[in-house]
Amino acid sequence: MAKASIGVVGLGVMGRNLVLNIERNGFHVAVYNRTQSKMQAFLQGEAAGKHITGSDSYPALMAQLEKPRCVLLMVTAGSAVDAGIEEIKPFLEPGDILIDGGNSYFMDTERRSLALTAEGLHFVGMGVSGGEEGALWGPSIMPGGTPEAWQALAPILRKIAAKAEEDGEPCVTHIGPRGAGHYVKTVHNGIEYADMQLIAEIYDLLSRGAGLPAAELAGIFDEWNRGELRSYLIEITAKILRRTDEITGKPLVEMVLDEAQQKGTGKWTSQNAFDIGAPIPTINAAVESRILSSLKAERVAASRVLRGPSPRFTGDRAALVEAARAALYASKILSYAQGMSLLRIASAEYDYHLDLAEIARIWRAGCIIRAGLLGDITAAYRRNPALSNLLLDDAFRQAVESRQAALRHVLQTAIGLGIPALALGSALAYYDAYRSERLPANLTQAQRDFFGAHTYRRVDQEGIFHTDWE
Ligand code: NBP
Repeated sequence: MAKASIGVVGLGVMGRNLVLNIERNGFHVAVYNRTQSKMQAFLQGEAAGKHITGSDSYPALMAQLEKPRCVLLMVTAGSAVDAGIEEIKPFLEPGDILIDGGNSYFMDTERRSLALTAEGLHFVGMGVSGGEEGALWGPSIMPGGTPEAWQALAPILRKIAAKAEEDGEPCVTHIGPRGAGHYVKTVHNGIEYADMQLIAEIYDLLSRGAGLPAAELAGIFDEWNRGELRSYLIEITAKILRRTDEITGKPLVEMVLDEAQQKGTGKWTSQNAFDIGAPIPTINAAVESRILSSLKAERVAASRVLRGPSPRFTGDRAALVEAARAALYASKILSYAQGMSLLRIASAEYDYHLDLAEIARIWRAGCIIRAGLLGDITAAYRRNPALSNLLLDDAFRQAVESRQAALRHVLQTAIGLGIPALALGSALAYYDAYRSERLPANLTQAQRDFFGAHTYRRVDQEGIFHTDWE
């Protein structure tokens, strides 16, 4: 029997769907799962009649694979990846390729990559976005590792990746060395948090503030999805708003408990941005908004004692809806400017050599943040690969400039009504700070020098100064 092109270890929902995707694209896949009964159920169910063969041990899995052998680990991130690597390693030979396709922390991937490279193995930390549907029908794939490993894997990855509507190109590229793939996947998720929070704040303003019912909002989001805001997250928001609860007959979204959970990739993005000194206030605001939402019991108690303005809008609703659309687009650009700048700073910090045009290109389809905007971001970085900030690209500068009045109006309205808008507010503040030749950091420096003799520099001459301020 012909050998398999790839082995997959871990037949959870992601592993199973990736196996089916790889096989559908013409490759023979060998599989292994720690709990063998789950593998048997898969082989006799969804995998029946397909070029998918099971293995009852790691040696049996290896014996089925073409050389160099490619093994994809799709296990829970964390200790399961280390355990899996230790169990598989004795059966690998120099030149073989081990891939971790889970949501691993990029520093773990750096560590594993160095250790396995020292043993002559290729280790590929590979971000996969798109959830279970994406895994089955075409995810956006972010593989790190050596160029040799990429050359070996590219024929499979290009086939199984999502294809962009615009040009049919597969949404996969070699991201960079070591942990680069998992790093970029982490930032993708941070940007996803920000996208979701910006949409949530606009929903809150239009629903709680302007009193628009969910069904009407669904129509508005549908319409927005046909214009510049076209994206997966806007599309699913319309579908969510339209769904009725079978128990109460109310919009189902209103019956969902308002406590946002998180698995940690947004937090990793913020933590890393603090570590490397990259300002990403809108992603941070999105992480913080989820944390604030989780304090439900405290919020309920506080809502009974802390007073604010009445959240009832009395102005022109249609004008507010139009301003909200423009504000959402402007704040989305401002959020992407932060995320892409974070990637640029991280690329230098970790020697990742990231190609920002390529990264935006592979986010155009398959992943959760897929959006029309990503094609424009790709074009901006192709025009100028050394672009220090997306806002300095002429097209994006004009896009924000022409919508900033709307963003300011939306924020003024939200503030007037007492509706929190952490992410929208942070996006505008980022814009105002980034375009400020002078910020009040002069006072901060003076204070630091006052209480801690931390010294300061002057605007008019070189040198380090200290003043006895009293
Ligand atoms: P599941 O929780 O569905 O499956 C986990 C798999 O890991 C099972 O096959 C399990 O085997 C196996 N496993 C574990 Br746990 N410990 C193992 C070990 N020590 N040795 C061998 N196998 C082990 O995970 P999933 O939802 O498919 O996710 C897999 C990865 O993909 C995660 O890192 C996740 O964060 C990432 N991811 C998930 C999504 C999504 O939408 N779900 C999207 C993108 C990325 P068993 O059957 O014996 O327990």
